[in-house]
Amino acid sequence: SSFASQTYTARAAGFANDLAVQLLKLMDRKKTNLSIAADVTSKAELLQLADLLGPYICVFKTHIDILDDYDSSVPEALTALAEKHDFLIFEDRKFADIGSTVKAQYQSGVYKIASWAHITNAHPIPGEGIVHGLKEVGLPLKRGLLLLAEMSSKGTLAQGKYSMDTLAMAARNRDFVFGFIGQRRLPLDEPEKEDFLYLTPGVSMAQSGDSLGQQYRSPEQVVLESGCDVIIVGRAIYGAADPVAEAKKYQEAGWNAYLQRTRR
Ligand code: 5FU
Repeated sequence: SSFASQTYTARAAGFANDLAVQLLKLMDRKKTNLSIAADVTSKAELLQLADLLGPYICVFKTHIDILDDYDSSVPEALTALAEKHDFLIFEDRKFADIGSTVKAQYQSGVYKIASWAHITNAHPIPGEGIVHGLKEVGLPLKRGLLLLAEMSSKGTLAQGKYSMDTLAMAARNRDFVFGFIGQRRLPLDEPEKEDFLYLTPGVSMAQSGDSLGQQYRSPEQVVLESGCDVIIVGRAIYGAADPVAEAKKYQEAGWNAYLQRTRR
């Protein structure tokens, strides 16, 4: 598509959400379209990963509710590391309730996600109220939202018309929604009228899946063939003997695929 052949920086002008603009520019500045899925259960491990891998990533993705020893020092420390290494924090919360409930879940409770996560995401399943509820909390804080258009797992129900309706929902809320969790670029119109960012989990260069339905593709398949923008890599990096060496490999593979895609 026309947007996929442009540089991240060139695409920034087409986004209404400030955070998307920030992310696009940061990717070119740091030469990385790699996000680490830091699915570890202790705060020490989480912060160590953020500090070690920070130089190679654009987005640090968390599941904050899997920490056994969470306390409010965690988001504080993560925020400091995000500034030190120039990355954004994405809490992969996958909100899925009515607008009024998700608003409270985003703002309040133990984790107070809106107060520290630059990016979070939501399932479109409840209807557009979920976006409106999250927006009331997130927009004043200059946050951004991704909608789950597709999933990487085997047998996902998020496909076909559901995915296309998700795109339409995002297009009506471009001030807050700047992209998707998805497996391929899904243009609403041809030629595409509106640009969105696609962040893609299910990436590994070593495995094809796990025993619980996860399905993996390579950085080339994701970025070059499917037109996605950010590769999200979890176990393939933090589970390796040398996570830094592995992160460098994925950064390079993702970046080379992007360079090939944008070569004129
Ligand atoms: F929305 C999705 C999805 O469709 N697939 C995913 O795997 C999210 N994920 C997340 O990406 C999942 O919750 C993990 O945090 C991460 C993938 O981790 P892995 O270790 O690379 O399989």
